[in-house]
Amino acid sequence: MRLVLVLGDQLSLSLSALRKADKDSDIVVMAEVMGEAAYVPHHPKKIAFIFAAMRKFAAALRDDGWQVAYTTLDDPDNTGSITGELIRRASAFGAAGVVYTEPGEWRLINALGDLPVKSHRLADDRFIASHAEFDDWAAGRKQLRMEYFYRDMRRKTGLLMNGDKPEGGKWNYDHDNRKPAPVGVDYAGPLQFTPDAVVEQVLALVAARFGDNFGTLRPFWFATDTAQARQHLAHWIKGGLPGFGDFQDAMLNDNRFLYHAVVGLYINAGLLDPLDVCRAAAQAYRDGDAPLNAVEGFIRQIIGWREYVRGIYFREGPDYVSRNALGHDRALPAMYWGGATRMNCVAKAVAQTRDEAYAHHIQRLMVTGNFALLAGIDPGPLHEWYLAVYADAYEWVEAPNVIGMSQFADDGIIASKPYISSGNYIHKMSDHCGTCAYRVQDKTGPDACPFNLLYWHFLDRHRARFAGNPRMGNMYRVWDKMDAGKRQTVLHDAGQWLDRLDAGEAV
Ligand code: FAD
Ligand code: DLZ
Ligand code: SF4
Repeated sequence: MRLVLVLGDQLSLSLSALRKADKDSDIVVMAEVMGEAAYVPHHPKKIAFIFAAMRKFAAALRDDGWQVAYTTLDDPDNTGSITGELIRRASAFGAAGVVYTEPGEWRLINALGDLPVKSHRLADDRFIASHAEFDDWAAGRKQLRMEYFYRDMRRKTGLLMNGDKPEGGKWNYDHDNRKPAPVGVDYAGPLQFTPDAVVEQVLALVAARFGDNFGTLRPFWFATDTAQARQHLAHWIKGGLPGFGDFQDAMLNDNRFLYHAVVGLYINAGLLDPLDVCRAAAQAYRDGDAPLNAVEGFIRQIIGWREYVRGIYFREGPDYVSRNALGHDRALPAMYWGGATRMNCVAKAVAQTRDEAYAHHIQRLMVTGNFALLAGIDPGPLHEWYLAVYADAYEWVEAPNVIGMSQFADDGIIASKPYISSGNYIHKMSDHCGTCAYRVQDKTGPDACPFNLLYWHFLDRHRARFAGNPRMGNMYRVWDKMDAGKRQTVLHDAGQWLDRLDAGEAV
């Protein structure tokens, strides 16, 4: 008899550890533990989502004939860690060993590697590319550009392919996907589920134990099992997918989800299979219910970006999260935890994060991420913030996005240039600037948009590193052509603004 570990983000009946196990003799171990719930101060909605989905998954396994040893957080015998629970259960059941699927964080991989019980680790094959396939693709390449990896994944899956040719003749329709914010959004947003008895029990537990964490717990409307997640997906494919491509990068004061799928949390926890999700989107295209730019864009995010960042995380190893190529060391400002700020775009992204444990890609990349990069925030605490506050965040997917894509802290493994922009980009893609205390058109002075000031401050202080980057030459030429006095004023105003930030003012 062996134990079969199922972690909170491994809630898939097709999990390799379950496939390998014997339903008649082996025992599934699942555990709500403080070690996982508190290693960063996770958003209460994220904890509630994971615990509720774990409890329902355990019930589904039992219905399916499995014996499940489930530890709730308030169980008096709870040892507080995954390894502690495995050791306790192994001793109680006299287990010969433990079978588990590779976790998505080095922290837990290393802890399980040290288990004083015979254990067998299996690959997590809920992904399209294995580690070996990604490493083979990466080997010998100077630049690991996602686009080429993505094409291989299209060929491998056959998604949107006509033989060996991409559907419509082009691999990538991103050029059609950068429209500014629409006036009206004709999609009602994600399907919302009323908490049932299991979810209510978990909500009470989370309110009592994690009520002081950043983030509001109620209203809680996430799907918490595969059937609900599939319902949500079908609802989005019908109403949201057609507009997804066009307005993927847009942001609105009064619409938090626009046409986004809000499926990351369900796929990452194992409730939805990534390939099934992509096939459903491809079917909508074939049925004439969604345009190619939307469907290709969506599929690219999942079989391209999602697989690619996972490959990078495992290829780069455990020290990836502590990289800091630009030497940024500013403390994470209180505004990330809901402290006051006059910057409307940041306030909106953080408020939505607090309420929903969700922000869409451009809010994460071009608002909170862009600001942190321009202001020189230490990427370590920033990475922990992103890991804590989003319901879809696990280190394998969060860290490459934050450390690599957003902060350039990996020195350009993922991004060929830093994702920085002045206020102009946010102005173009959103309605945030119209109701902001700052003026996006001001480049200097007391009301100047801080993104405008800090943009030049960033380029100036990192000149030695970036001036030679062919994709950044234009930026430096514009800066160098600026009147010397004006350059001085910009840097002076930026420095003063940063001093006020450091002093804890509500800037
Ligand atoms: P949609 O916009 O509808 O996209 C569909 C799906 O594509 C997503 O659900 C996701 O599975 C996948 N996807 C899209 N972009 C990426 C990407 N860059 N990397 C991996 N998968 C992607 N995604 C996470 O799943 N977890 C994270 O912790 C996370 N942290 C991020 C941090 C930063 C700084 C940035 C810039 C991006 C991060 N992303 C993360 C990627 C992306 O922002 C989210 O996947 C997306 O916002 C989730 O919302 P959605 O399901 O509505 O996605
Ligand atoms: C994120 C999370 C949380 C909050 N709690 C638990 C838990 O109590 N038990 C569990 O098995 N998993 C939890 N998880 C998910 C794990 O942290 C996740 O499996 C690892 O981070 C690896 O991706
Ligand atoms: Fe953000 Fe600047 Fe626009 Fe204000 S003016 S919302 S700070 S980009």
